[in-house]
Amino acid sequence: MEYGMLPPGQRLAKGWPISHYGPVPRFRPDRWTLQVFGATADGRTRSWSFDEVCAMPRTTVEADLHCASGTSTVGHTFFGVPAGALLALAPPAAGVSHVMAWAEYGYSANLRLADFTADTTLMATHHNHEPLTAEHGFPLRLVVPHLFGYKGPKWLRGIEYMTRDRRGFWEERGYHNIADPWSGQRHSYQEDEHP
Ligand SMILES: Nc1nc2c(c(=O)[nH]1)N[C@H]1C(S)=C(S)[C@@H](COP(=O)(O)O)O[C@H]1N2
Ligand SMILES: [Mo]
Repeated sequence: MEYGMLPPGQRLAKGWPISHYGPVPRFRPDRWTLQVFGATADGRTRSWSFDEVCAMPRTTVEADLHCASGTSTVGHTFFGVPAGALLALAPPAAGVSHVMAWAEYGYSANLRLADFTADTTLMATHHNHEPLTAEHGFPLRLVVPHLFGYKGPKWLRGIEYMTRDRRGFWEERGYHNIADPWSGQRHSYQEDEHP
């Protein structure tokens, strides 16, 4: 995956289109939390306010984004908490193999633990040095640049540690469970193909 290349079947979109299912949620700081739950090492749920999330270690990631419908956008600069850093703050139990990333209104995306802890996976608060806009996921958005866009919930609210895989929102609706754009993993029926 060289810089400037698009995955097979992808075309460059104009600007940064907005694409999601359902309405844009309103941010209510007094009620908002980011939770880590499920198979934590000590069995407890952890919860942080948005201010507390902003006090976590943050880094910058340069990313191109690929939507499974065939459009890509390139050259994004995201700033936020590396997803892997969350594991240090809320250690998972020994058998955790996957996570479910949960967003407002029940949107979800399942990820292999290794995809969640990848160097470029970020819980972003900022895009191109500005806070995210509401339409692009303010206040917090998971960015998983090496997978198709549906693996990156906007309006992120929770991470569930799982000891076995379970399909998320689009994965239950015919989209590929892994979603590697460089392998063209768009549809669930392709999961039977062994390249
Ligand atoms: N909460 C939520 N997050 C979501 C979605 C959604 O429907 N709901 N759609 C995903 C899909 S399919 C894509 S391609 C990207 C689009 O992000 P953008 O609107 O910032 O371009 O958001 C992802 N995150
Ligand atoms: Mo998408």
